[in-house]
Amino acid sequence: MILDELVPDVRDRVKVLGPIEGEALIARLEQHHLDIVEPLEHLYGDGTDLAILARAVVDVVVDAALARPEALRLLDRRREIDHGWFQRSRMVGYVCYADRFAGDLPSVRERLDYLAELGVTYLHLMPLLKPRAGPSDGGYAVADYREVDPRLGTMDDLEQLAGDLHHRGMSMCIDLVLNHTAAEHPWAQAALAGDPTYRRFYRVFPDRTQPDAFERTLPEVFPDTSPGSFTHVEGLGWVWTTFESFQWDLDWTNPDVFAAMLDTVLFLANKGVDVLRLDAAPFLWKREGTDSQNQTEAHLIVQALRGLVTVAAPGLAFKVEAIVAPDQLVTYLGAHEGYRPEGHLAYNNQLMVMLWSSLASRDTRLAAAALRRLKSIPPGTAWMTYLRGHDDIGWAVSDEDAWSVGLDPASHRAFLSDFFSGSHPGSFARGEVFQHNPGTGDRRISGTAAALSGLDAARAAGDEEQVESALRRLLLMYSVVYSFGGIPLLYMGDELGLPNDPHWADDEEHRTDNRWMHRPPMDWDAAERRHDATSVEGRIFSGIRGMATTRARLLALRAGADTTVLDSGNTHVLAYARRHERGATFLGLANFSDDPVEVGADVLTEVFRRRPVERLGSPGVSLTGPGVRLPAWGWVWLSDH
Ligand code: OTU
Repeated sequence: MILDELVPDVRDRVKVLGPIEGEALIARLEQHHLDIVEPLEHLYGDGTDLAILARAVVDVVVDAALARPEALRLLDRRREIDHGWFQRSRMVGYVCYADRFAGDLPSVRERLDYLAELGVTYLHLMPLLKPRAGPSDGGYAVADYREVDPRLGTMDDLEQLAGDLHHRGMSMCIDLVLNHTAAEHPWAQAALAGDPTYRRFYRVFPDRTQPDAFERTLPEVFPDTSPGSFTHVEGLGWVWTTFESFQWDLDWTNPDVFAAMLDTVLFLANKGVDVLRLDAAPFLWKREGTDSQNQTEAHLIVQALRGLVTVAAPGLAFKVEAIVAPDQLVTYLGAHEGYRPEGHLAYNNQLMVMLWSSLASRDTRLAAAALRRLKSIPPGTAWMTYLRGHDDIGWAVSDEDAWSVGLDPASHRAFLSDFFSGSHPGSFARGEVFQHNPGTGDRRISGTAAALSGLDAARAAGDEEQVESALRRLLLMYSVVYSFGGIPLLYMGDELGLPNDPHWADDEEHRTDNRWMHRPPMDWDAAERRHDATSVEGRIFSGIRGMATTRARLLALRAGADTTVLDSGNTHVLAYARRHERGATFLGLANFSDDPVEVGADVLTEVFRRRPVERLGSPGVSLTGPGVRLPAWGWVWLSDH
């Protein structure tokens, strides 16, 4: 087949790597033959000479392999042996903007002790490649993939940070925006200048005929600020812009786009990036008459990239960012009709939504039904579990799941928006609606975890009892995030209960995007109080740190095995169990009610043969009766011994 013919040539070129590494590369090329060729044939088989394309992409791969620094080749070697490196229960992620956390990349290096103290082993730095000047959708409008935002530092700084992290046994994740570039990116500028090669990098239409046809079935991502999916550009025509008008969608039907992005991925891999977050992956392929999301070809693109990247940089992992309907989530981890290596990691958006839903309704039935229906993920992959990120929360509650527990889906979604924007009577949450879409009734929600858990309101009211309740709620939610299975992500500031940023709209460029309310700058004064056990910060920080420490010791929390959601016998309590193949067993219980509850012994005997022990839990948990007594918003982690 196509790649086989290239092998002698490749073998010749990789000789300089020495016989052991050279042959290992050939083995990877052969091993991933199908993973590479099948998707490329499907994507580009019509109209492209596949032999030429194969040679071009394999050349890119070999160039990257030859340029790969020795320290990274060593990591590759380790990870080829220990391919479940990202599945360990010691994995704990921290998500932050370099500038908001520390100022710039060199200063991030000075804050690594802080992260180590929290038990963090994985650092996701929000978009840091050079964005366009002016509004840039938080850095998701990239003007140069090979340069760091000069306000944050240089590529050298990034490499040095990666080196420091590796030295501490930590890994680094950065974003790669695949779906679009900034209008200011040299490719877009060349297209604008009339260069036909780069004109074909984008989806440009001479008039409204096709845009109108597509828009009949296209949802709007930013209906408030950027309605429609096309932007008229003088001298070019109608350019596809799914997100903001300055974010031009790339045309992935063009194999040159594929090759250019492959090169970009490998360039970043060679700078020491361990995990690439593939932004907006569901949008890569458009098809008239559909919503142009989750198309088969979008998956094939990721699969082909993965196959090729593995040949040159086997230590790199893909985290696919697909915030989609629950049924679709697992496909981004390669769970199709058969298994196709795709993302190593993906966000468990369903868990996130269900945690907030349970908190608002004090009822876990919907969560149990929805989480039970999530399909198994392939053994070599892992979820990223999280409570908050830099984006808004969209209420991905499937109609089927809602009806199955007697809820009207539309009214439940409306209830959640009312609750978290604080307009529902008695709500403790202080979020805001993001991008209200009158057409669909969608109202997504912005706000920090603390604000949505009631801490902002309680502090504003000076109500100690309410503060106590909010802290319990926040820790309850994180207790599930840290134990549900996968890599937990801690969003910067949540460890201190940082409130919504009251100044978010002061910045001209942010004024129309209230997601900035939950992207506050780090409050290092608040962080100073983290060792004061009586302070709010001290309580949250030590609670979350404790979860990381305990988690690292629990074999059953290793990713790569499924989580079973059990019937807790109590509508307020989420019960979930995990088992490691060596037999280690775990049960998590989380009470979403403001009253204490008693969980019967049945759920314990369902999971454990002997009486389990408490590994970690909120104050007031009691195991002295036949079952488990949980206080209001109480939680507990139990294990076999
Ligand atoms: C992502 O989000 C980023 O996380 C956002 O911060 C960006 O604005 C956006 O891409 C554009 O680069 O629709 O409302 O299923 O949920 O890609 C945010 C994936 C988004 C989408 C996601 C997107």
